[in-house]
Amino acid sequence: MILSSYHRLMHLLAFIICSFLICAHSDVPRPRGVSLSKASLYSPTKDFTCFDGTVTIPFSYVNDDYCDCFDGSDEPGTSACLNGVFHCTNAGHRAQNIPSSRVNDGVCDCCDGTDEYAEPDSCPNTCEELGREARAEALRLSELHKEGSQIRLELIEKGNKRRNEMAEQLAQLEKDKSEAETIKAEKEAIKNELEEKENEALKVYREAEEKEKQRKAEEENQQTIKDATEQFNRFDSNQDGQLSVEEIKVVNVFDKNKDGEVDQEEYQYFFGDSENVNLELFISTAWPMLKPLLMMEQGMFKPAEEEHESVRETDADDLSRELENEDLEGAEDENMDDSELPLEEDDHDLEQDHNKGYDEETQKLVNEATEARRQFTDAERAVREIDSSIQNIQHNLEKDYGLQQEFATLDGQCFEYEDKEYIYRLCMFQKITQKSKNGGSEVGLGNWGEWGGEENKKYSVMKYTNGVACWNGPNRITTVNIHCGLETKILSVTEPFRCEYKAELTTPAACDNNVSQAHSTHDEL
Ligand code: MAN
Repeated sequence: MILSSYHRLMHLLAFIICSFLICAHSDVPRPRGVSLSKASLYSPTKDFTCFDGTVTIPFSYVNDDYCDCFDGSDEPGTSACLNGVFHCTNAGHRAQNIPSSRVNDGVCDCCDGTDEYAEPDSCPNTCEELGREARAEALRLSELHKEGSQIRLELIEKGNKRRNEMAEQLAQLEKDKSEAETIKAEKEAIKNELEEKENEALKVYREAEEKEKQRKAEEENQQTIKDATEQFNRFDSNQDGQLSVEEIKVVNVFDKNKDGEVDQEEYQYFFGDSENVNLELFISTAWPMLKPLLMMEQGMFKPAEEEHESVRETDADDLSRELENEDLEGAEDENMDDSELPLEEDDHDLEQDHNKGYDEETQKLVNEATEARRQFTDAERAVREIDSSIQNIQHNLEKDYGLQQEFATLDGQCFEYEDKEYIYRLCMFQKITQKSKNGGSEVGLGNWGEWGGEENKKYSVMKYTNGVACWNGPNRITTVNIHCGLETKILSVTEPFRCEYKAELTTPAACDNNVSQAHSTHDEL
């Protein structure tokens, strides 16, 4: 009871002294390596209970260089417990907690040198000097944040304005879209109606065209039969309606390898295993192979070809040609003779032909349908364009530009950084690239992914992911650490691991006057 009152009295004394004087709390009696906040847990008048509550030991076991507690709490001032924590007060600077394994290991960890008490002279106390520097740095940062915050306020204002504008644009675009969709539906209805009429009118032309196609195919077929029969009769020297091996032997064209005779293999090439070949078999099997060979053997085929031409010319007078000339060419083309007709005209799709041989009424319907199609395509494009603008804006509106939109105006702004080898280009909220100074193309180091800072520092790290794949490795990624600065600029870009890049960027958007610039993990002094 008396000792406990003494303890409290000591606390009170320390409080009173420290309230009026700058002093080290180390004046409060506590075992070595114990912080002020934990001092009451180590009462010399009581047994000590490990922090995890598992073991209670006599107080004399505390810091006896033997580890009794699983959590290391009985040896805060020695390296006996692997998981112990040593607290250094570091009066004049920032208090620190270090693993107790570092106590008396020959390395100065605490600026007050208390972690190396076995050799007190080995670690001089540098806390005053470090503290001074740290305070100066904190002051500099605090001034920087103060100044930067003014710019940040402007950024917030612009950012909010930009967001509002985007929201307004989006609302307008939604309206435009519904109007554009109405127009599209109207245009589609008109187009369908006119196309129906056009189709109806073109039916007759399509049928004529189909007929003409069939007629041509039939004509070609007849020609083939005619040509083939002619040649067949030529080869069939005994005119018995069959081609025999003997008859073939004397015909040059079957001598494929030109060795002066037609052997069994060459015969088989044209006629297969049939010994006697009648006209029908000749036409279906041998003729398709023979025809090109005959064409090459000039003099043999040419007369026949010429003959075909004359046949065609005669045919040109037939009904369908008349149809083409009279019905399809229309009144204005009537003076044109066949030779003036562009050759490819025959192959044109009737539907796409304007002013080509339709009667006036049909042509009018085709023109109207064509115009309706054009208007529908335009209306369709208009909807598509509005849609893509909507998607763009929505995509931007979904982006996280900070709690107060302070990063919004940076979206799309690009900043460059050059080192010896590369030029890096960061386009905020878009992507980061790397270009070698020796030429070559740009390499994507990542596309905007997400904010990646921890807990309440979310907006201190930007992650750009899914860049160009690293050779034999994963896709490149870049982490951008954001710091307060009066200008937005890149301070450095490094590649700590292959294809994993790290950039340091300053920007007024990250300045915050309300946050203390002294370390937030400020330990007690
Ligand atoms: C390029 C650059 C480097 C990267 C290598 C990996 O040279 O993108 O940054 O380390 O590719 O192969």
